[in-house]
This record gives sequence, C-alpha cells and structure tokens, in this order.
Amino acid sequence: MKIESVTLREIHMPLVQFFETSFGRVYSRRILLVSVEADGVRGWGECVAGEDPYYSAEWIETAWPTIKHYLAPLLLQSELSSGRDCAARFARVRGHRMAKGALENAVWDAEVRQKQQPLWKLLGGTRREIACGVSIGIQDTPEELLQKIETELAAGYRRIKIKVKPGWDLNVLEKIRARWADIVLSVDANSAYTLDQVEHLRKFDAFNLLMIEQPLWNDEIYLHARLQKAIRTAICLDESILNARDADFALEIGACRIINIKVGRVGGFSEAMKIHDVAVRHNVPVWCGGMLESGVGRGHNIALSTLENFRLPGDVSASKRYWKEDIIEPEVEVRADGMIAIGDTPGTGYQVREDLVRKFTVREETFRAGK
Ligand code: OSB
Ligand code: MG
Repeated sequence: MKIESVTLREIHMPLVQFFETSFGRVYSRRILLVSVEADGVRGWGECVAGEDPYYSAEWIETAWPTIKHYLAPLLLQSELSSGRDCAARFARVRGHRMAKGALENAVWDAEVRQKQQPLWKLLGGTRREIACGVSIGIQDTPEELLQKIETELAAGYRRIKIKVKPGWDLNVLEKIRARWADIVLSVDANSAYTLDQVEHLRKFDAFNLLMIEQPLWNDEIYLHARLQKAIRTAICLDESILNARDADFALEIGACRIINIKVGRVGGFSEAMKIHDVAVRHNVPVWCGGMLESGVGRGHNIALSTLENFRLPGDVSASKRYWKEDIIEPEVEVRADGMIAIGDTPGTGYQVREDLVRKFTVREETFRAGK
C-alpha cells in the first residue's frame, strides 16, 4: 500500500448527556479524526486522546503535532504491506500510543476497503454478534443514577458499570443492590483510591461485582497484585496496561483477573491483538473498553470485539447514547437483547458521513510525501 496523504481533522460534537469520572466531567468532545488516502481508497481512524491530559498524559494537543511531525512522515516515506506494519514503523517514537493507534487503525481501515473484506475477518474475529454493556458516569444524585440504570436495563444492556470515587461508592452500591439484587454490575474507579484504603476497598466484596476496574494508580501494576490478594472482587486493569508485556506481567503476578482492552490506549489493533493473545494464554477474559468515541472509533471497537477471548460485555454501546447525530451510517444500534449483530459488509460495515464530518470540523491539515 502506498499512503499518499494523511489528513487530521478536529471535530466538535456535544454529548447528549455529560459524562463524569473521578477525574472530571465532560459535556462535549473535541475529537481528532485521521484519514489516509491509499491506492484510491480512504481509511479512517479516531484518536481517543481526550480534551485534557487526565485519563492519560496524551491529549488532543500532543497527538496532533506528534502525528504531523513524526508519525505521518514515517508512513509517507515508503510503501507498507499492511496495517500490521505500522507499529514497527513507529517504534522509534516513544509513547504517544493514542496518536499511533489512530493512524495505524486508519491504515487497517483503508486496507479492508481496498481488499473489500470485513475488518473483523482480517483481524481474526469469529463472533457474529457481540455483547454490550454500558458505562454510567457519576451523577448529581443517586436517584438520577438509579433512573439511568433502569433505562439501560430496559434497553437490554447486559452489564452495568458505574464510575466510583470516595464519597460515591458504597452508598450508591447499597441503593443499586437494594433495587436489583442480581444484575451483572461492575465499578470503575479510574485510579481514585490508594492502597491505604484496602479496608474500604474490601467492603466492595459485599456487592457481588463482576469486577473493580483500575482502583489504584494509573502507572502501577505491582500494588494492584497486593490489593488483589486482599480482596475477593476481581480487579480489571485499564490505564495500567499499555502493551502486551504489561499484560503478561500483570497476569503473571496476579495484579488482575480481567483486562480491559482499548485500541487507542495500547497503540492500535496490532498491540490490542497481542494483549488478547496474552490473556488467552493465561486463560483470562478480556473486554473492549470505550473512550466516548464517535462512530469511527465505535466501528473499530466492534470489529475488535469479535475476537474469541472478548468474553465479557464491552463498553461498546449505541450511537444514540452519546450523539444526537453520529458521523456514520448506519448508526451503531444495539438489539433489544443487548447484542450488536456483525455483518459481512466490507470494511467496518459503517460508512463515514463526510458531509457531517465537514460540518463538525473546526480545523484540518493534510500531509503528503516530501512536504
Ligand atoms: O475508564 O473506561 C474508562 C470514558 C472516558 C475515559 C475513560 C473511561 C471512559 C468510560 C466510557 O468508561 C466508556 C464509553 O465509551 O462509554
Ligand atoms: Mg476504565
């Protein structure tokens, strides 16, 4: 494949509802989209870097110049045989995984359009439907949270995850379990606790949770192993797992019993697939995380979720939970049984609505070989 050009676009999309985690609240997304032109087709990728450096050190204003000055030139200099080659091409650049992932995934996207194959097949997927859960942010009151859970259960979602932090945890779990004793429930702390709070964290064991996601520091694995020995609830790591070596280490020392895979966090499909395979060797399930993506990233998350070891419902939910109008056609829809059907359409099965992308674009820049 010859990559002729790389285009970056920043689009603004207001969220239907604000989303609050232990690190803050967002009302609207600034999304960095990447497109590549290769042999007459266009491939799309989404950079999941946030509007602030809170979930990770990367944010939209580090991703843009990193792609412009370092990553795009590495792709434009000579031919590639596949999306699989990108990671090696980018290896000299340290970190910046979200920037790398956006570009690598745009190349895979172009590749499947060119080969007229479904993306999920090229990635090695087998599932013809995938199970969906929802991630529900911190609300102003517990009553509003209960109302939201009721709505999502009625829509058929197969797992409810709530965001927690000190002061919004055991008290809300009590209320949820009083109303729904048996639903599949998990919590995500986004690093809101420390190991001094082990006695407090042990109290989560009373609520029959599927998992507690990322309770401790974002850059720490070993202390999660100490915590996992002290609590019964399965720990799932998100922020701490940046590559397949991290996953192998975490599973070897017992730092978690489940892994959340986000293509952006780990630098693209190829590393995500390696983490998937490491988890298979350890017989540990994985699931696909979300980063409030537009339809571009959502389509990629769906394709990844067809790999065999994505055994737990992902944070892969319907477009309409986030956007008044998503930038893909059709929009992502979840069936009444909480599943998304996987078709045989080439590509992701979702077409990018370039008219809407143009409407939402606030800046755009294109790079070509030798420029
Ligand atoms: O930790 O999984 C997370 C959103 C932004 C940043 C981090 C996280 C999340 C979510 C949202 O939980 C998942 C979704 O896209 O619905
Ligand atoms: Mg998380």
